[in-house]
Amino acid sequence: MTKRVAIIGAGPSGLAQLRAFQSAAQKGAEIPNVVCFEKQSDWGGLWNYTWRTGVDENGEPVHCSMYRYLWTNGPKEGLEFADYSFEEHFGKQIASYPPRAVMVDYIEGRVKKAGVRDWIRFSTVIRWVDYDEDTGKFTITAHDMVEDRMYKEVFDHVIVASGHFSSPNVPEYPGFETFNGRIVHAHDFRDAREFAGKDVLLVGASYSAEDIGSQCWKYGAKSITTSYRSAPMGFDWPDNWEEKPALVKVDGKTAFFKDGSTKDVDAIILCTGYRHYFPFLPDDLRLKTANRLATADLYKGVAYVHNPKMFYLGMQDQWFTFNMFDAQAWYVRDIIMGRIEVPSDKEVLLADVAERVEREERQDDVKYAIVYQGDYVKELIADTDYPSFDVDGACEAFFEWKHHKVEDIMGFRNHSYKSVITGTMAPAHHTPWKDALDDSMEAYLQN
Ligand code: FAD
Ligand code: NA7
Repeated sequence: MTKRVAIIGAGPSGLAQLRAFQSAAQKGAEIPNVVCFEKQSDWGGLWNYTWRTGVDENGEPVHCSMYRYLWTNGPKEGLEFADYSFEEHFGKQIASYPPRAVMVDYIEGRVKKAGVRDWIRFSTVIRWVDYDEDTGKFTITAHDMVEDRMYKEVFDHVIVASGHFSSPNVPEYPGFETFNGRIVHAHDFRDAREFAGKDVLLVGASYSAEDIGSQCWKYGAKSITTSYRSAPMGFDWPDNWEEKPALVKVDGKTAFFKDGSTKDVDAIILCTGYRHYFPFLPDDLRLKTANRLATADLYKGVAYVHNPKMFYLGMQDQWFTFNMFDAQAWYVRDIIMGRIEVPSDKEVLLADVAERVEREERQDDVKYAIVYQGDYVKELIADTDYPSFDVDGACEAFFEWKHHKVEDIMGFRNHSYKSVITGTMAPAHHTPWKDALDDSMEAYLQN
């Protein structure tokens, strides 16, 4: 009897899994029956932009954490699909930091070509997953939002690809209840123009604080203040951008910081990260991990050690993204298809996780982290037929990117890098990022 595989989520990770199975079928292999469940009405995951915040048209939590005018925050040369280059998709090489709409077009291009849209049940929320020790099978409970119908189906494997940058981590500070302005988490930030002419405080010192602050700056905020809990970002910020230590409280419109300084602000944007949140999983199947490179409890970063018939994709913190999801998806496919064996001894699986954790913790350095994740990608693709590519070259692009950010935080997106898939150098973009207010695909592709 044909095996049945459920994939939860049709973002970049879930789509990678569909493409992995389809590519095996294309090469003549007999593949399992694959069903992908996606709660949104379209694919693309976080990249599927919506103006909505809070709940969606069905009353479900909005998944999207992206915003208008978002351009990739790392070079596209670090994420390019090894089996579908930007040049193949656009018919030419394009500049290195595409806006979201350009990325969506690229993500879609590969799966449209693969013809896997029919494998996805859209507007279908997974409500629960159970595992039966006696039958060795999973029962999923799905909610078809279009027909408003709940149903159960049985699968041999479940692959969780529901992402982990959607459920916000929302701290509270004294005085928030009476703050005379807007308080919003990065997850609900949509349009920087809302903050034009305003004094904006961003709590957090990572990618969201940096990028949302930069967006607000670009679209005319009066001043940007970012507040760090551990360490400042330390870039050479524009004159109207200031980094402060931890926020202590607010009173009226005044924010108080740990060093005793204050700042009057009109709005507070909490860039305080996200939680791995799987409300559809029982205790024995639910991954509990921090946002780190070596996740807890995942053998080879994908197979759940407490039940290795269950897999998770893309649960790591991410330097590499699309190509890492691919590496994982091809690996998981080959486990399911019996081409790769997972050791039966749980101690071996736990030892694999412990080794990854220990190795990640050996050094606290950005270059080390990039190489660490690059090595992980190499490790997985060595065991499958995913096209091998120059992972070291992708790491080099990341090093250069980091360097360009230190040189000019508002200008790093003006640089270009060489594709590690086609070897072609990206053209310089026609307009410096800070002056390019139109983020449409038509505008971007005009070079
Ligand atoms: P997601 O994209 O989160 O997709 C998960 C999918 O699962 C969604 O479609 C969701 O609707 C679905 N789902 C969730 N729960 C259920 C359920 N119960 N039932 C059914 N379906 C469900 N990466 C880059 O490479 N470059 C960037 O520039 C970049 N910028 C980013 C900016 C922001 C603001 C954020 C938040 C992330 C950014 N990322 C970026 C990282 C991003 O995580 C990855 O690019 C990518 O989207 C992860 O893919 P995923 O499929 O693992 O998860
Ligand atoms: P990250 O990278 O997880 O960073 C979260 C930031 O928020 C980080 O600086 C944290 O400080 C800070 N934080 C977390 N909790 C608090 C509280 N309670 N108070 C103050 N500061 C806090 O999330 P991002 O949203 O920046 O990035 C996630 C993805 O989105 C990323 O991949 C990007 O591509 C886009 P810490 O350093 O832990 O002290």
